[in-house]
Amino acid sequence: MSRFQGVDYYRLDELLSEEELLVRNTVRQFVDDHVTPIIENQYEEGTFPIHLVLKMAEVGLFGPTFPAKYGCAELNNVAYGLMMQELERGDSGVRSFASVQSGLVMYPIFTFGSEEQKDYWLPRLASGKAIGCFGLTEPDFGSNPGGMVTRAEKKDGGFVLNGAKMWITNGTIADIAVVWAKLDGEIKGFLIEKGTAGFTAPEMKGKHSLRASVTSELVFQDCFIPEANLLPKSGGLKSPLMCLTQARYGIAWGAIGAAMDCYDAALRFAQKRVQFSRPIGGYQMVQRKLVDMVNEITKAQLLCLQLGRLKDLNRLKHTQVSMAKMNNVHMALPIARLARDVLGAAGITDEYPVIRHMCNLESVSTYEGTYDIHALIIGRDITGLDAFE
Ligand code: TGC
Ligand code: FAD
Repeated sequence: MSRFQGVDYYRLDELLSEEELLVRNTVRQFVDDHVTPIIENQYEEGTFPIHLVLKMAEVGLFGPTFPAKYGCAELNNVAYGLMMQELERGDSGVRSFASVQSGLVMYPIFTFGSEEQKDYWLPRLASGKAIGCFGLTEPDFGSNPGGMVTRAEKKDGGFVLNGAKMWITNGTIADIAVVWAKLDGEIKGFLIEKGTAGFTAPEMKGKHSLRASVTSELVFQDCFIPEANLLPKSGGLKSPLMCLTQARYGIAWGAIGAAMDCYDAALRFAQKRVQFSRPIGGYQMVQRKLVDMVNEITKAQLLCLQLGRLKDLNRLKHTQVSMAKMNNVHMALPIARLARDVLGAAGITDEYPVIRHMCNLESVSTYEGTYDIHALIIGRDITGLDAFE
C-alpha cells in the first residue's frame, strides 16, 4: 500500500466509483515504486526517464479513455483525471509525457485521422512502442497560434512543409509528430515520422523547470510528406484547440497532484521540526499556511470532479476546462512556495520534492495557455466581448 494517503478533507473518495479508486491507487503505487525513487536524479541530470515508458503503458497511462480495440482501457474521464493527478504527484514532466501522448497525439489521430492512421498509430502509442509529440507553438506565435507561419504546399503525391515549431515536449524522442501548418491559408494537421528528410528535432537545453522532460524545436526545410499523412478530418484553428482542451483537462487534475505532494511534505515536516522547543506545526502562523494549502486543494478537487463528470456526460464547455486549468495551476504554485517556506532551508534541497514541483509548475503555468489567456477566454464567454481582437 502506498505511503501517500492523499488529501481528502471533504471525503471526496466517497464520490468515486470502485473502478476510479482502483485506477487512482494503482497509479499512486506506480509513482511510489517507479517515479519517486529516480526522479530527483533525472531532474538533476536534465533527462526524461525514458525507461519508464513501457511500464507506464502497462499501467494503461496512454490514451486510457480510448476504445479497447486500440489497446486502450476505455476508462471514464474521472479515472483519467485521477491518473494525471497521481502522475504529477511524481513529477510534472512525467505527467507532461503522458498528457502529450494521450491528449495531443492519440486524440488528434483518433478524432481527425483516417481508419488506416488510427489502426496503425493508436496501438503503437497505447503500448508505448511509439512516442508522439505535438507541434503547434512557433517562435513568434505562442499564445496566438492562429498566426502560425509554418506552411504546407500541395505537390504530386503529398505536401512540402516549411517552417519551425518551438518548445515541443517529447520532440527529439518522438517517432511521430502531429504538426499544425497552413495549407492554402487553412490550418491542417500532418503526421511527420521521425527520419523524414528535411525534418530535424534538436533538443532545447538550459531549462530550470520541467527538467525531467524533453523539450525541442521542430524544423522543416522542404520536408516532403506523403498524402496519406494528412489528418483528413482536421481543418481550422478549432482542430488543435480541441486537442488543447484534452491536455488542459489533464493539467487541471495534475496540478492537484503536485500541490498534494507539497502539502504532504510540509505537513509531515511541520509536525516533526522543533524550534523554540515546540514542533513548528504548533505555531499559529504555520497552521494558517497548512490550512490555506488544504483549503485550496479541496476547492480544486471539487472543481475537477465536477469537470470530469460533465466531460463524461458530454456536457463540457471548453471554457470550463480553461477555468480549471487557470484555477488549479494558480493554486498549486503558491502552495509549492508556501511549502518551501515551511521547510526552511531544507526546502531548497532535493531531499524534498517541493522545490522541484515549484520550478516545474512555472512551466505548467505557461504552457497550454497562461492564467491571463484563460481569463480572457472566460471573459469573452461571460461578456460576449472579445479581448483578443
Ligand atoms: P477562437 O475564435 O477562440 O477559436 C476558433 C474556433 O475554435 C473553437 N475553440 C475551441 N474548441 C475546442 N476547445 C478549445 N479550447 C477551443 N477554443 C476555441 C472556437 O469555438 C471556434 O470555433 P468556431 O466553430 O466558432 O470556428 O480563436 P482565437 O484565435 O480567438 O483563439 C484565441 C485563443 C487565445 C483562445 C487560443 O489561441 C488559445 O487557446 N491560445 C493559447 C495557446 C496555447 O494554449 N497553446 C498550447 C500549445 S500546446 C502546449 O503547450 C503543450 S504543453 C504539453 C505538455 O503537457 O508538456
Ligand atoms: P507569449 O505568447 O509570448 O506570452 C508572453 C506573455 O504575454 C504571457 O504572460 C502571456 O500571458 C502574455 N500575453 C500574450 N498575449 C496576451 C494578451 N492578448 N493579453 C494579455 N497578455 C497576453 N507548445 C506546443 O505546441 N507543444 C508542446 O508540446 C509544448 N510544450 C511546452 C513545454 C514547455 C516546457 C513549455 C515552457 C512550453 C511548451 N509549449 C508547447 C509552448 C507553450 O504552449 C507556450 O509557451 C505558451 O502557449 C505561451 O506562448 P509563449 O511562450 O510564446 O508566450
